[in-house]
Amino acid sequence: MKLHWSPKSPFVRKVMVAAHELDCVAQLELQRSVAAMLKPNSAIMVDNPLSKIPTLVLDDGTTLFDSAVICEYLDARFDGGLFPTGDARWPALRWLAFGDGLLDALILWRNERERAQPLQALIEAFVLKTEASLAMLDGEAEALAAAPFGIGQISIACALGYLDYRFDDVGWRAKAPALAAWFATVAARPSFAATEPADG
Ligand SMILES: N[C@@H](CCC(=O)N[C@@H](CS)C(=O)NCC(=O)O)C(=O)O
Repeated sequence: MKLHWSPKSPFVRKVMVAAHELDCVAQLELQRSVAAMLKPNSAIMVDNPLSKIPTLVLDDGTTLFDSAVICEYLDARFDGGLFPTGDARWPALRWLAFGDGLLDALILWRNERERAQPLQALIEAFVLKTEASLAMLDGEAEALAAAPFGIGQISIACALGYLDYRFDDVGWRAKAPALAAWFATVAARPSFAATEPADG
């Protein structure tokens, strides 16, 4: 299987963390692919017209995106259990959506603040949403720790890892100390240690 991959992308990181947890990294051929909102990449677009990573290409040519779908595919194929069934499924899917939504906002925020003249109202909206998300997640730290480790925790932790990587100035740990304590336990997992974001 070929994965359009980058060491910087938090959405790719979700897939790689899942692959480590499922012990199937060796099955993935990583293709370094540069995805940028302002520069659609024709090499990615052959497999995903949205020009986004991660995109997975199966050996029979079938393409899969986005990161949630790829994670669920790997989980099903490698018999994982990262996507719980029964009552535990809904909080897990909610955390999955929450982490992904926070990442979407952070990526748009980063794009906006790098423009020559950022729209201040938009920046303020991203700050507000990020702070509200951190406050809510801080109140859920105990539940994140108590629930079986899976896709929900992976998504939230990848969003927090992206804050560390690109938004050092936010100082999120001081705003969400219980969440920070939980994150430290997740960051210590081999799957997270092996997928630290890197430039280059
Ligand atoms: N919902 C998608 C989001 C993926 C995404 O936004 N990836 C970024 C890189 S971190 C990207 O490909 N951006 C290029 C673009 O938006 O054109 C997922 O979960 O995979």
